[in-house]
Amino acid sequence: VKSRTTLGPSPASPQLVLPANLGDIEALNLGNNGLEEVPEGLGSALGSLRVLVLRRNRFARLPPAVAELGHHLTELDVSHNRLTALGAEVVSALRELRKLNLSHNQLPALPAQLGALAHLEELDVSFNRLAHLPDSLSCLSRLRTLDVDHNQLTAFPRQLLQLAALEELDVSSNRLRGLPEDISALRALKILWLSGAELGTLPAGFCELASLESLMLDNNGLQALPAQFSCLQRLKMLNLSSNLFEEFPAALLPLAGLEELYLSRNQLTSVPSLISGLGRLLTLWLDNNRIRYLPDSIVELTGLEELVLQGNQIAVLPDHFGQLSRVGLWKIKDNPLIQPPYEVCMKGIPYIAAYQKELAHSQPAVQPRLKLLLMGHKAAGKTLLRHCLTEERVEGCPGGGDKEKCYPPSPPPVSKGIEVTSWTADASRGLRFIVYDLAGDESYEVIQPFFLSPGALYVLVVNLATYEPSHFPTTVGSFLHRVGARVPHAVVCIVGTHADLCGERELEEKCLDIHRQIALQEKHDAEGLSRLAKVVDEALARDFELRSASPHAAYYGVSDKNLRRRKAHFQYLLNHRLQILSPVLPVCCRDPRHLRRLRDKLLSVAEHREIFPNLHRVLPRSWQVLEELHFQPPQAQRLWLSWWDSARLGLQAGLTEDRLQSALSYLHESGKLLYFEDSPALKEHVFHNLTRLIDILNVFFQRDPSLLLHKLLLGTSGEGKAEGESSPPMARSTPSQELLRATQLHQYVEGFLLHGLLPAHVIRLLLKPHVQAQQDLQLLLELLEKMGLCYCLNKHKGKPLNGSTAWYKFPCYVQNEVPHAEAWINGTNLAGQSFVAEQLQIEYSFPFTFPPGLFARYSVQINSHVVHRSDGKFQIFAYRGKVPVVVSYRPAKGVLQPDTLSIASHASLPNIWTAWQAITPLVEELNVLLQEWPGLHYTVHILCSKCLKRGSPNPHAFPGELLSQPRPEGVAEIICPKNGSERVNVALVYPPTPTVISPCSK
Ligand SMILES: Nc1nc2c(ncn2[C@@H]2O[C@H](COP(=O)(O)OP(=O)(O)OP(=O)(O)O)[C@@H](O)[C@H]2O)c(=O)[nH]1
Ligand SMILES: [Mg+2]
Repeated sequence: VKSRTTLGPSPASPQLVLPANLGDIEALNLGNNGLEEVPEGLGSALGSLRVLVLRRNRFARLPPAVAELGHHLTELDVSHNRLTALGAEVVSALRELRKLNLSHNQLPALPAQLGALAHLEELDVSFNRLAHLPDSLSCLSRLRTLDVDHNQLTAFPRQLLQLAALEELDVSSNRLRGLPEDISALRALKILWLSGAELGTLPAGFCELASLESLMLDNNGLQALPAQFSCLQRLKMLNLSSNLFEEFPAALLPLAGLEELYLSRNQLTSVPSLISGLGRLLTLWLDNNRIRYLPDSIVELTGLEELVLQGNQIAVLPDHFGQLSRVGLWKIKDNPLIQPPYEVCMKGIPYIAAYQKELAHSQPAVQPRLKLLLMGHKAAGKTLLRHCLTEERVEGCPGGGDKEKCYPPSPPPVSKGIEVTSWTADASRGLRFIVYDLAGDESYEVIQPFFLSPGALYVLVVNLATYEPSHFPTTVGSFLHRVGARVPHAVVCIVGTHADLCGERELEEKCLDIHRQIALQEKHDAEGLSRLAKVVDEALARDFELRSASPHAAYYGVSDKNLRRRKAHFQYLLNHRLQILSPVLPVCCRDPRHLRRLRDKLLSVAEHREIFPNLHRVLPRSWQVLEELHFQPPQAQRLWLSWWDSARLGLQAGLTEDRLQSALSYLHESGKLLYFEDSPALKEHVFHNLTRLIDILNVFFQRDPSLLLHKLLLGTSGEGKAEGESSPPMARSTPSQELLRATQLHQYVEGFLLHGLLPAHVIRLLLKPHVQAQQDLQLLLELLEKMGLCYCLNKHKGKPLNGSTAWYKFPCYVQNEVPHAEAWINGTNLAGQSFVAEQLQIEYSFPFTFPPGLFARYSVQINSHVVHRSDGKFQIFAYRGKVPVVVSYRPAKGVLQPDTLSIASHASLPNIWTAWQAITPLVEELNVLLQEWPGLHYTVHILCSKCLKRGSPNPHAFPGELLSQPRPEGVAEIICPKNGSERVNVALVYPPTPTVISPCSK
């Protein structure tokens, strides 16, 4: 059987062409053919037919030909059509029918004749418009499965109570508002779906459904379960998520056979210790409640495979948590964890086990430390503020005393870049701040995000003397966006410096203006997100079928699952706004009273248990000692330690080698040092000297030609042949040679600042004071690559360089606007191809803020995937194998055109999969980087290839969510609503295999 379809703006009605020997056919599938009719006489020709599938066509009524099959047809599937009524005669003719699927149609009612289908065992009428069911339905005495979900029923249909054979019933998404007491009549019922049915209570009779094995009651208004609920002894799966339970429903505790229990999104505050009685439990979801403690007995549920606790108020996990070693799905974020600390919990059960074992071994210790980040525009006053705050003398200064004496005697030197120092803010309580002074110059933008981490206190510094309302976006707004995107829910305190240079009135007005504009920005962002969330809600309210039928609609063709994920992400963004402490604190760095007030404010915020639970984190004493040992001389001065050096320190701290890993892993996660346990190149080293590492980063990101040249000249002076040097040595030389060398070095600096290029031996000169051996340099360069700051141009995956000089590229320095296209085209014959080629283009857009440094770091991350690359400031041309790819960044132009980052490729249509293969790994790589920005809102789109081919300035954008969905079966083309509903080959919108895209999986 073939169907011929004519495509175009007005498709002619499809026709069936039938083969000769129809009489032998037993099963016929005519699904996905766009049919509106079947030829008359078809029924009589199909004398042996038992199974007929007509799903996904355009039938508005049951074809009369179906009636002719009545005496032998046992299965009929007419789902996903446009049925508005079922012909009574056709229905009554289907006497032998056992299975009938009418789902996803537009039926307002079912004919009474349906009740006469005495053999019917399975009936699916879900996703229609049924407000009632016919009384005759009660006659279907053999019915085992009935789906009536997603209809418009307003009460539980009493006819169903007669269906004694019913084993599976789905009445979800109807406004039932209650259940009849005699629902107990459905004694055979094993699976019951009552999701989203507006139920407030369950009748006692419900508990007599003794055969029940699976029960879905999510998204209702339940506050309690009937006492007799424990009679449902066969229950294995119970979903009570999204209800109104304030107390854990005790009535389910005796259900010893329970394997899956979902209680997400309720208002539970505790979990009873009797939960350990649910000894068969495999899955336990308790996320998004208000649970403060877990009972110790929870660790007895040793069979657990899924344990989801995120979004609660849990501070301490019970001892022996490691017993839950089978747990594979573990979610704990968004809890005020202190024991184990957040960093340990996030790593998973084995790490928790190691921590708890260690705690039992050595004493617990509390170490009140807090990371404090000073951010703000260039010359805002961060560094002076830091000096004044942390200088001892300030503390000793008598209130209102002689100001001059309290001012640091020598002004701090010019910006040294990012600096980290330790400040004991309250010696009596041992409270120490680790202060990160993030230089404001934009050349540090690439590395700044590394320092924005959860659990830190952010101080945004504003120069009040130069502040004007029109400067708000650049001096305050953009910083808040950045922090919010990286660390949603971060705590920010705004400090205004240079108060001494402002009049009283001016000071007040400026602080007020900052305050007002923050509120405005926040309101604007929240409203924008709410609007976007509403679009998702509206899309979700429409049925998937409807959504896939209207190319103009938002989220055209996006699955419910993807939409729900999107919705959850918007909800997360809306619920995790920055915590901005008001009011703006004006300070004059010369005034000790101001400084004391600021210090007290910072201390009181830091000590607030609700805001900074991690300040009170409990650590095994051995871990704490290990940390301290790393920072003691002589090892403190070294740039890094080998794993063995660390192990020796571990032994001093009482940690045997096998216990060292967990300790180092914790110290890495909490930002005390760098230890990349997963990197083969780096895992033998512990980078404990963050101060010096930051100094090294500063060398590369200072962007000052004279400083760089100075460093190079300093590096060459007195240099003989360096050990292990692969390039020509810089030997002692005559003045003219020296001049030549200076010129050469000058060229290197120029090349670096223009193209981001540096050869390894010049990098070595730059880092002279920091690196001794060639091996040190190698390690540092590995580290820089790992951080995504540079890549090696001529080293390919472990292949040795054979003595030639290694060149490194720092993409953030590339200045040429466009890449050199010749290099890109070179190697492939593009002649004539561009006309037959189809364009693939995935576009990411960032309406609120574009992560600083993202393009440069992305440029490094894709390096292992591409060859023959050519980099421009905003664009990269390269090849994946033989397929060309282009990555482009377009900075925002006003509000209407946000920042975008796109990944494109092309191929002729039959080979379009090669283009997909070319861009998919790049898309995944970008998604990985974007996971570092959990508070960022961005959208992904697949641009229409037809529009691109036409050179349309504003190509249609299909939703990027389609990238993670399988191609719809049987659909060959989808509609681009631009320019008269053109059709686009489905292969140009859906990748061959769905990509693992996780924009909203937070
Ligand atoms: N009068 C006065 N001058 C200040 C105050 N705070 C800072 N300054 C001066 O402002 C200039 C810039 O201050 P810095 O502390 O270097 O600024 P910064 O924010 O660290 O700048 P970057 O490191 O470039 O981002 C210096 O000359 C400071 O002496 C203040 O409260 N009053
Ligand atoms: Mg500074």
